[in-house]
Amino acid sequence: MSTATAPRDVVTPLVPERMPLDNRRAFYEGLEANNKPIIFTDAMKGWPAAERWSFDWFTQQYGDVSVPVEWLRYNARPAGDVERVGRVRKMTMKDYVASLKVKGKEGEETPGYLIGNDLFRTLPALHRDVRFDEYAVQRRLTEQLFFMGPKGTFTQLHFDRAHNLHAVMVGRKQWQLYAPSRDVELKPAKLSHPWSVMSSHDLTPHGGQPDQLPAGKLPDYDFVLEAGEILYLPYGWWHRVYTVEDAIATNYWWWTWSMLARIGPRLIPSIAVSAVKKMRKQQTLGREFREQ
Ligand SMILES: O=C(O)CCC(=O)C(=O)O
Repeated sequence: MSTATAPRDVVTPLVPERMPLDNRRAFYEGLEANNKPIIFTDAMKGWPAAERWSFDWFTQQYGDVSVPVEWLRYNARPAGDVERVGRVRKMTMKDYVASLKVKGKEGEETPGYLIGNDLFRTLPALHRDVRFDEYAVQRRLTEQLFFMGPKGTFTQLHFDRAHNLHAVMVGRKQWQLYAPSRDVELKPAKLSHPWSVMSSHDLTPHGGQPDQLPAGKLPDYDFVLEAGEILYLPYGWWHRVYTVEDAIATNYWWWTWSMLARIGPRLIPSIAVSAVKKMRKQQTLGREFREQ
């Protein structure tokens, strides 16, 4: 008689605990100490973004605003570091949203990804639509990105040197998370950006395929984040993200002083350089917006 059992080292990935907003006290009291991902359900009550952000709303409100759209992939260079390959194109918001609605034929270029902090810099009023500061209480260093992308958009495996709240307003995204304790196994690529570290296993040309796990490594968590939910991802958790339904989302990264102390003084020069670049970019974007 055969008694087949699953191999002992195959562990089914988990889904983070889902916790409603009315448990907000837990966020204040324990989350940062907990160091585990959590999904907040019903967490955007009263946020203007939850009520009005939609593809049509962005077209109506900001149709003529020029936005940077990316077709980029992280690629392994022979020297062992990382380069971004592909292109970024400026489009008007209305053309970009229209491109999402056209379902292209096989082989045709897919719409790119509207990702980054540029939209918040160009349209600072958008900050008022989201209320992350209800959760990330203390006034600390923060940064916020905007994400609008079609089904099939894929972000390769990396971790960010910050705590993260990622809120999906429209659509759905699959998240695969790997614990910070797996750092060595996931082979951090040589530093390419002060705040994010890519896994060498998930870089093009050999990796970077959403349907192939990096080096076959199973994630610790694998789940879909639904519209209206916020994922809390503590510092250091590796993640790869696949958009399963056209999505609009935004996140909130924040740093505590103790984290900054841990990240270490070796990052200070690159932080200074990126701060100067950011200031220059903001000046250019402000100028472009005024000229539109
Ligand atoms: O949604 C994505 O494509 C990437 C999200 C992400 O990496 C983040 O919020 O840190």
